[in-house]
Formats: sequence, structure tokens, C-alpha cells
Amino acid sequence: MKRGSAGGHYSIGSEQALDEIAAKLREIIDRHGPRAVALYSGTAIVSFFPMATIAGAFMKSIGSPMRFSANTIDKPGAQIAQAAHGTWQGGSPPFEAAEAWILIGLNPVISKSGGFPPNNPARRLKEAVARGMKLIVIDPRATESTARAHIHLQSKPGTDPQLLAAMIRVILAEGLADSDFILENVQGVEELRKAVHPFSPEAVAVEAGVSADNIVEAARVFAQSRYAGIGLGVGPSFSLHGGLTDYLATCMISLCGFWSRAGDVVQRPHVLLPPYKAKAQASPPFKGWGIGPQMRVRGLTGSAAGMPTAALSEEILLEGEGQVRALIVLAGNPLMAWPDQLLAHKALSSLELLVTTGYEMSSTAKLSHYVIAPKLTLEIDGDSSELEFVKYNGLLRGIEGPYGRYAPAIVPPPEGSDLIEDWELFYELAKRLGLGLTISTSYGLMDHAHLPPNSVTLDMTVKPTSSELLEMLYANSRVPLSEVKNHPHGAMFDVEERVYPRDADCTARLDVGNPLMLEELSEIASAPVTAELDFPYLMICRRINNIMNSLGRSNPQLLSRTPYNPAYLHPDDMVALGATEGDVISLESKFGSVKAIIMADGDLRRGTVSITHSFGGLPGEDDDPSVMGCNIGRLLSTTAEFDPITGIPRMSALPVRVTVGL
Ligand SMILES: Nc1nc2c(c(=O)[nH]1)N[C@H]1C(S)=C(S)[C@@H](COP(=O)(O)OP(=O)(O)OC[C@H]3O[C@@H](n4cnc5c(=O)[nH]c(N)nc54)[C@H](O)[C@@H]3O)O[C@H]1N2
Ligand SMILES: Nc1nc2c(c(=O)[nH]1)N[C@H]1C(S)=C(S)[C@@H](COP(=O)(O)OP(=O)(O)OC[C@H]3O[C@@H](n4cnc5c(=O)[nH]c(N)nc54)[C@H](O)[C@@H]3O)O[C@H]1N2
Ligand SMILES: [Mo]
Repeated sequence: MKRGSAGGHYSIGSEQALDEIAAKLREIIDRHGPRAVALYSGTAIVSFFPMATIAGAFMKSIGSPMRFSANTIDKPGAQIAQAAHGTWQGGSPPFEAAEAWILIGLNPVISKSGGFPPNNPARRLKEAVARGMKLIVIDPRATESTARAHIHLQSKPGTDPQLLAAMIRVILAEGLADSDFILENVQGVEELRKAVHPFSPEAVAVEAGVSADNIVEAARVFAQSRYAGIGLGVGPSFSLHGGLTDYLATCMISLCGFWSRAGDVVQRPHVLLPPYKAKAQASPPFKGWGIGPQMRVRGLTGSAAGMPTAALSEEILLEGEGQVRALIVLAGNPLMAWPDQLLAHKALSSLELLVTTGYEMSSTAKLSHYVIAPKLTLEIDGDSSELEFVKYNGLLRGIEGPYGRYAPAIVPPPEGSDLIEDWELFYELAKRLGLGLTISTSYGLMDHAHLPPNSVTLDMTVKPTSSELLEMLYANSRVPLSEVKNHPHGAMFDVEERVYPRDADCTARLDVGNPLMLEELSEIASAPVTAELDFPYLMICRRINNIMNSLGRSNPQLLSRTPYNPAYLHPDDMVALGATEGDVISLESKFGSVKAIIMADGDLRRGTVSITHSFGGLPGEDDDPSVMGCNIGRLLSTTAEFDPITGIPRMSALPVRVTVGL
């Protein structure tokens, strides 16, 4: 689809679209240099692994560092914590062995995400509790994952680092740490001990609005387990100290020695990725920030989490050398997802070229000069390598067991359709610009993944098919691709790896005393969370079952209950506000306001408003919240409060005012 001068879109052939986009890109690069071209990849890149790799190769080939993704508006602290703490090469024991699990602002029963087995989490949770595992939930809402909790710390949003610091204090004070493991593998314990000292369970209990006994009990249950894990979700990540929260959680695991030891079975072996040797030793901390390309705004740079997406709107709007003039949106929907929707709208409207790939006219597509329709996932071959990769990106992520799958395309595209695959956009553009493309399986992964380099330079005269691409990428797979292909429904392969002992000369240590992280903690200690008189409620994030971010909203069957995103409030708060279910309210933050429809939720902590994102429309489209809901991105500011490393702004625990009766 091409946007006409009147703003509406009309169909053109894909060849013509590619020619025109390539010509425009060439013109922009000639005039302003390669930095004027930016890429944003959204969550749907997971539908076909090579697409992100090829998009990255394209950016490298044109020479632009402006490569952004949804990661830095999700859980970027996960990679920052890995950099500050280091990682454990041997991985983690099996979930089945866990005697306790802490969920911090993570609701895996709905989201199938984060540090909890993603394969049927509801059943896994039920079975685990039945075998005696103690579940500890830290969440202002009694979520679908909380029903079986031994302890639910229904804390005030934004108090996670304090709660973890208090638990660490208990673990260290009561001698519950694994001193043998620490002696050999961990450094910085004394610094950590000092840093958590101000966080007594009693003081934190007041701050977080929970009982001190429960904090102490949670710490003891965790540390006295033979093995226990922690799953982190977007809740803490959006509440401004996501990197620190993830770091403290990882430190707590290391203090207790909850990592696999020599001789243990490797729980997350490779199948489609090349073989690796898991050793019972640390990969040392690495430089995770101040490393990437410079932004021109707010002193932000790239980091181990990637480029700061929350600064891209400003970067686009800031005139001068290096200004971004063209943006390719790959399988994402910035106008639903980016914080500060009005700013994003202004920025994306100002571009000389906006290209979006996607199969529906999303809010972003509506603004785009070109909308490229890709084949759908069931129309292309697919594989499970993403499930193997994800373990390198954060604590306790990924699937256990040697699972692999290669699923051939299931249905052909509709007859007469003119479609390309997402990755072909970049191949075709590179070809038209006279550039080559070198792809790699380890592309985008940090060094601690210890993957052998595996680069393939694509033939730019004869286009590979997507199955040939997968053949190239998995040429050195642990299980031969031909064998994986024999099981189109997926299988557990016969891969049994054991964790090797540590190298005799290994001096690497996991660091629980990172100065920058502990400094952030001490700043929190002296700046307690206070309620804001004018904005007495805290808005918190929430995922809903039928919709994946913005995806699914165009299918009315998936929105059978409500076509909008209700603002959930505690019934007692509704009484206090004089509100009843179905009332239209105004939700106001210091930065913006939206209209929403109230629904009661007795599972909430009082004083919170729980509402899901990626609803509403473009500015001007969604004045009636009963039609398509509201875009809560309009309540957020990217500049008022943000993480200085990754740029992620406050997206949860956001002070808001609720006004009834408009
Ligand atoms: N206020 C607030 N803001 C948030 C969040 C929040 O909780 N609250 N969550 C944040 C998080 S965690 C994330 S990850 C981001 C998400 O940000 P995005 O990834 O930008 O948003 P999605 O809605 O997931 O966009 C996916 C798009 O890809 C399309 N799509 C689906 N499959 C394919 C495919 O195979 N190919 C192509 N080309 N397109 C496809 C879908 O139709 C949809 O338009 O939003 C962030 N923003
Ligand atoms: N069905 C469905 N599944 C999805 C998605 C979807 O939209 N729909 N989105 C996908 C994406 S992109 C992602 S990133 C994942 C996210 O998956 P999750 O991280 O599980 O996402 P949420 O349910 O938004 O947030 C988790 C919990 O954080 C709590 N919370 C909010 N603020 C705080 C806080 O300050 N501290 C604490 N401790 N808790 C807090 C909320 O009450 C909520 O229960 O889900 C993925 N899976
Ligand atoms: Mo996400």
C-alpha cells in the first residue's frame, strides 16, 4: 500500500514499492548520510528468526547504527543486570527441582513470559505447588498466577528493589547464603551487605505496605530451599529501577548458589544452535553501558540492551546533523507501543520516509508512506531457535529440555496475492542499493553466549528461499537440521549434556557489589516513595489473555468481552470516588490525560489503577473510550523520569488522578 497525497492508501505492486523505497533511501543517504535511516523492530520479529538478522545486516551494510527494538521499552534491565553481575555458564537446575519461586511483577499464566517455564505455565505452576514448591508473588494485584501463592506481598508498586534489598539483608544476617559457592565464585559480598543495611524488613514493610514478617518469611523460604528461582516481569522494569531490581534478584540467586554444578544435566541444551560447552564457572561481568552509538538527546547511548527506543521520537524531531529522516518499522506498532504517543505521532508524521511491514492497517501503518504486506507465519517455514536464544537474554528464561522444531509452511498464501516475506524487504532493498548482506546466527547475542561465530554472506544475484536461509543459519546446529525436520510436530531430541567442571585457571567471579547498581540502591534508601497529593493513584501495567500487545484487536472475536481496555479499580476505591462500573473516567498524569471506562477488580491493592496498553487509536480517533479504548502511552513522558542507561521511562507505578463524571 502506498499513501496518496490526500492521506489514504492505495495498492501498488511490490516491485514498484521496493523500487520507490530504495530510490528514496538512496536519496536520503546521499543527502544526510546513513545515520538518517533508522530501524525499529517490534515483538513480531519472533515469527521468523532470520528476519531480525537480515534487518540488522542491512543496517550494517548501509552503515547506520540507528537500530532500535522493542527491547528497550520492555525489560532492558535484564541485560544490564547480566553485564553488571556476570552470567553462569552452567545454567540453572531444572524447574522441577525448585522448592520455591518468586514472581516479581510477572504474570506467566497470562503472559507466558519472563523467568518461568513458558510452556503451559498454568499447569506447571499447579503441578509445582502440588509437589510442595512454595510460590511467592510480589505484585500489587492478586493475578491469575497468585492463586496458589504461599506468600503474596501485595506491595505498593515501585518498591521492588527495596523488598529485594530487605530479603538480601535477612539472608546475609541469618547466615542463609551458600558460603562455599561464594568463596569460589562470587565477589562483592561485603559491599552488598553494606548497601542493603538501611533496608530493614520493618522499614521496607512500611514503605511497601506489606508485613515485615512476610518479607522475612519470603527470604527464609527462598534461601532455605535446595534450589529456588526468581521470575521478573515488566512490572518492576516499568517502575524505573528495572536494572537494579533484576540485578538484586540475580545477586540473591548467586548468594544462595542456585546455579547448576559440575556433573549436573544441562537444562537448556542447544538443538538448532551450535554445540556449546557448559562449565560450572562464571562468565565475568562485562561493559554493558556507555558502549553503543551516541544519541543526540539526553546523553543516552546504546547499551547491552540495545539502542534507547524511548528517545527515538525526540531524536527524529531534533533538527541538525544526524537527524533521522527515514524509519523502517519491522513487525512492530510504535504508535500503540511507544511511551508518549503524541510525541511519537508528531515524530513519525514528520519523517520523509516511513515504511511499515505488517498484515493489518495498524495505527503505525496508517501513517506510513509504504505498508508492506508480508506472508503470515503459517505461510512460511518456522523453527524453535528463539526458545534457545532467549536464555542468553535474561534470568531463567527459555524452555527446558532439548526441544526442537522445524515446521514447514502449512498453507499457501491466497491465490493472486502479491506478498513478500519480511526479510525479503531488506534483501531486495540491499540489492537495489548495490549492497551485500552478511548474516550470522550469533548476531545480536552478547559474548557471554560463547557461540562459535557463524557468518554467511548471501548471494545477491540469486535470492535464497526462506528454507535455504534456515539451512545456512543452522548449518552447524547441535542436532542436524535434517534430523529436526524429521519431526515436523517438534520433539525432545536425544541430547544429554553434562556441566563441565570449572577450568583450573578460571578466575572469573560473579559480582554482587557493582558500584553503579549499589549507588542506585543507596539513592533509593534516601529518597523514599511518597504519594503525590495531586495524583493519588498509581497506574500499573496489565496483560490480557486474548490480545498480544496491539495484535488481535482487529479481530472482533478476540474482543468478545469488551472492545476497549477497562481501567480496573478496587471496589472500595470506586466507592470512595463515587463511581460505578461502566462509568467514564478521566485518567490524568502530570503529562497527559485519557478517558477510560471503569471496571471493578477486588484483586487489586487499593490506590492502584490497572490497565492494559496498546488500545485506543491515533490522536483524534478515540474520543469515545467505549469504542476502541484509550492509549495509556499518552500518560507517559519519555523525558521526565527515565533510566539513564537504557532510557526506559516510568511506564508503571505512574502517579495519576482519577476523575469521575465527565
Ligand atoms: N504503556 C505501555 N506501553 C508499552 C507496554 C506496556 O505494557 N504499557 N509494553 C511494552 C512492551 S513489553 C513491548 S514488547 C512493546 C511492543 O511494541 P511493538 O512490538 O511495537 O508492538 P506490537 O503491538 O507487539 O506490534 C506487533 C505488530 O506486528 C504485526 N505482526 C504480527 N505478526 C507479524 C509478522 O509476521 N510480520 C510482520 N511484519 N508484522 C507482524 C502485528 O499486527 C502488530 O502490528 O510495547 C511496549 N509499550
Ligand atoms: N496474552 C498476552 N501475553 C503476552 C502479551 C500480551 O499483550 N498478551 N505481551 C507479551 C509481552 S510483549 C511481554 S513483555 C510479556 C509481559 O509479561 P508480564 O511481565 O507478565 O506482563 P504484565 O501482566 O503487564 O505485568 C506483570 C505484573 O506486573 C505487575 N506490576 C505492575 N507494576 C508493578 C511494580 O512496580 N512492581 C511489581 N512487583 N509488580 C508490578 C502487574 O500488576 C502485573 O500483574 O507478556 C507477553 N505475553
Ligand atoms: Mo514485551
